[in-house]
Amino acid sequence: MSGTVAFEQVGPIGVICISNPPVNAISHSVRQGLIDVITRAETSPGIRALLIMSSGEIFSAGADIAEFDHPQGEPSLQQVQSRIESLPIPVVVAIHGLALGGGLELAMACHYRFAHKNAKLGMPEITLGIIPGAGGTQRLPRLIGACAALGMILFGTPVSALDAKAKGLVDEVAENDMREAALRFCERLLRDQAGPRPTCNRTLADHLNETEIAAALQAHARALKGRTTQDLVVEAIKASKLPFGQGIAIEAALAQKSLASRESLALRHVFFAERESGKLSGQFSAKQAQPPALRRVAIIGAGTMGSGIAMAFVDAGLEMLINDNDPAALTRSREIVQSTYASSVRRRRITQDIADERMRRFRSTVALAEVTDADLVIEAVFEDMELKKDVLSKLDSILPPERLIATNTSTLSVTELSLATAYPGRVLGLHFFVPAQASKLLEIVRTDHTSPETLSTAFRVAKLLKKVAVVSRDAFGFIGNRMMLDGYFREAEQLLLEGATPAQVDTALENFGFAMGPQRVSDLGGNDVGTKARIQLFKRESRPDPYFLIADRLTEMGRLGQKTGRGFYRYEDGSREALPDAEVVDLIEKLASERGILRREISDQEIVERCILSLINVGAMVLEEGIAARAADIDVVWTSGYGFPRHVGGPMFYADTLGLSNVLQRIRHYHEKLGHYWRPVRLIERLAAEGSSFEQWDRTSTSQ
Ligand code: 3H9
Repeated sequence: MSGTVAFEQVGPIGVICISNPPVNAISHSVRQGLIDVITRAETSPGIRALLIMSSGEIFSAGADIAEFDHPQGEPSLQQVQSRIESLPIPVVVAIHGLALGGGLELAMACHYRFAHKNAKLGMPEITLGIIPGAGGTQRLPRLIGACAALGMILFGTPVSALDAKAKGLVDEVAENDMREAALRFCERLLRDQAGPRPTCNRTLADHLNETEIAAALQAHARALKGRTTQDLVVEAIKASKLPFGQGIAIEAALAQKSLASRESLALRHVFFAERESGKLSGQFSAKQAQPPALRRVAIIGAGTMGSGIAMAFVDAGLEMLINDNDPAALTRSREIVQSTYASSVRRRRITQDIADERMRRFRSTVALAEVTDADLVIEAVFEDMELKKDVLSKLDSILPPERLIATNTSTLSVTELSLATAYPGRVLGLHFFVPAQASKLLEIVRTDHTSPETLSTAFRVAKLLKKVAVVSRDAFGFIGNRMMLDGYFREAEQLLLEGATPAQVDTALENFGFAMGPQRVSDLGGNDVGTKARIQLFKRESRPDPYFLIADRLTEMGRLGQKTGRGFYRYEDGSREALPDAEVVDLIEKLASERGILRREISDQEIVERCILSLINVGAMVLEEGIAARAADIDVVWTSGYGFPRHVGGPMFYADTLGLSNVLQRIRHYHEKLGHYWRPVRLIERLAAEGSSFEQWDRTSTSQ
């Protein structure tokens, strides 16, 4: 008998409980356990109904994704479902927390569905590049209609229990004690002599037509740009109009196809990489770090970044105090936050009550001494070494030594800042991205002094804020900006000088899958912001001849980007549409001729290849220098913070899919053509010579 599924008899009801922490994934042991207890229930006298539930926080996160790389052992989830569907007694499922993917597919094979009012039900398979392959594309249309099923599967986001009931996915919603209510529901079925009700026998209420398909694909076009899984989803749902057995066979073939796709391999890589990057590794994992409680947070500096960070903590339910010695800055910050919440209320993202409650937790003070009871203090004052050192040393003198102090610097040395305190072990960098309350990535910057407890608390901060955490060693630009400046953006500028236009570079990279091309990103963030950051950063380390000629010249000319209506592009009043500007092309031509660069036609393919290869080469350097601990961490940084297409898996995963010897050969080609900065990184040379990959490098280096 499997240890992950328990069975108990309560009067005429056999209660089956799945218990497979942490998320009740439907692994092989659960599937076997379900078959075993069903067999046992069939032979237990007096059992007239079955109730399937789960222990823990959620019903189930779906099939066990870790099993996807190997052939699925029997019994398959489909076999378990057929067994349930064909039982002669009613089978009820009681859902609490979340029922996702295979978890919901298991539930859909039960005869009746009962859910707690706080439960959510969804089919997120598309986010992993696969189609719901355990009957999801055949049973969901039979329960809620083919068109609604298509929308739900393409969207991937779960719906509430009440929505699910309105759609016909759930029969009844429980208000309070789930188990008791579900048992009462089973008893009622028995009293009413309600028998089994296999979903596979239901007839389909509607069929998909081409107009509905086009509309559904259009509604999710942005999220699915460059993707292919959606086409397989459509094909599978179309098959739901066939007899169930035929539809299921088509679904199984399409599911196999999706599972083997590059897109799915890449998305699954990112899924696990994001979870791995948020854990202590190497020397730190050996130590048992016990992070202190985290209830109150203080932010120093009420500028845009400080206010955004403050909002992130308020949204996460913490007590927050923002400090600035300028009362006007505090007033402005409060106004910004208030207007952000007002807009969320208008868009019905939160209620007025929630906005009011959040504003009550958004407290401010001009007195630094008031932050002493904060469990964590984050400084977000101007990027000025002396100013930041002063703030940190003051904080150090008023906070007990076990409290954590973080700096939000994106350019300065965190090590140098930490040495302004008596306890550098409690100092680290928390590099938030703009807008801090909404961005997904949090770079955690550790120095050689940062203690395991401090790091461990930082991970908890990320979890609380629902952000993806990646640890970077303290170094020029950390992981993301180093690769952006020394690799990606640098190459994009070089391509402009050699003959490409901003629109050509941006479009080529957007077609590759980037959310936004580099020049459009610069115009959005502000060319002046980029120039200032680079000046600060280049003070940290001496760099070769400045290579952001164009961006810096645009800043000098007051072409700051969208905010001034002119940057790499021009913008009509009130519009964000980037329009080509002849003045910029003239400027680029002039700068190129000053440098003796002969301009030529450049293909989109060359643009993409050079930008991505330079990203990979600098990424390898970041790895070799120990700034990132794993190649997968770099992928997480780029997919969650810099718009690299998730379905391509991140730059290092992409390099592996190209094959490192091919990567090396192309880098050597550009090295010969373009000079020293294309020198291949030794790590790539070594891995290519060994026939190895970044993935293998990660495996061997983390197992040491
Ligand atoms: C599917 O069902 C296919 C079927 O249609 C067809 C089958 C034939 N499997 O995220 P967390 C692990 S596809 C294995 O940190 P949270 C995760 O790796 C599946 N492991 O917690 C982590 O492990 P560790 C469709 C899984 O509270 C731990 O659980 N389902 C799975 O922030 C905690 O995870 C999905 O796409 C899994 N399915 O978020 C849902 N799920 O501690 C994917 C999680 O060793 N999961 N783990 O690092 C999620 O979205 C989130 O994990 C969830 C919890 C919201 C559930």
